[in-house]
Amino acid sequence: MEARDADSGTFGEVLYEISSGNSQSAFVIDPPRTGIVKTTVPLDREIQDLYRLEVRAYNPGTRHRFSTAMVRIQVVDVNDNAPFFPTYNPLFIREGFYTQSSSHSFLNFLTFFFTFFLD
Ligand SMILES: [Ca+2]
Ligand SMILES: [Ca+2]
Repeated sequence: MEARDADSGTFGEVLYEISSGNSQSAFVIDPPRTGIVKTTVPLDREIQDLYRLEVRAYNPGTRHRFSTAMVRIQVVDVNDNAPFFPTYNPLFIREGFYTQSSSHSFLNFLTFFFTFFLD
């Protein structure tokens, strides 16, 4: 981030801070003169994929002279999760039953089975 100030000397110096939208304090501008937005923690798209930071530029010694800008940060996905099976309740199948090659037929049978025998 870079803001400009037409004043001279210290009146024209600019400091930066994140004034809102910094959930979990995931970002910081440090040192505040740089305007460089850094991450403080590894970002995880599966937890939060979008941040909207309000960054404020102000003169040292006073916060009366300031401007704000919105920074939109989109976290891009990477393949950091392996496939997993969720926990299922036990499935009871009557002995003598055999499955056919089509899983679709198997699911149809299960639907029939539970509808007929469990209702
Ligand atoms: Ca100024
Ligand atoms: Ca991912």
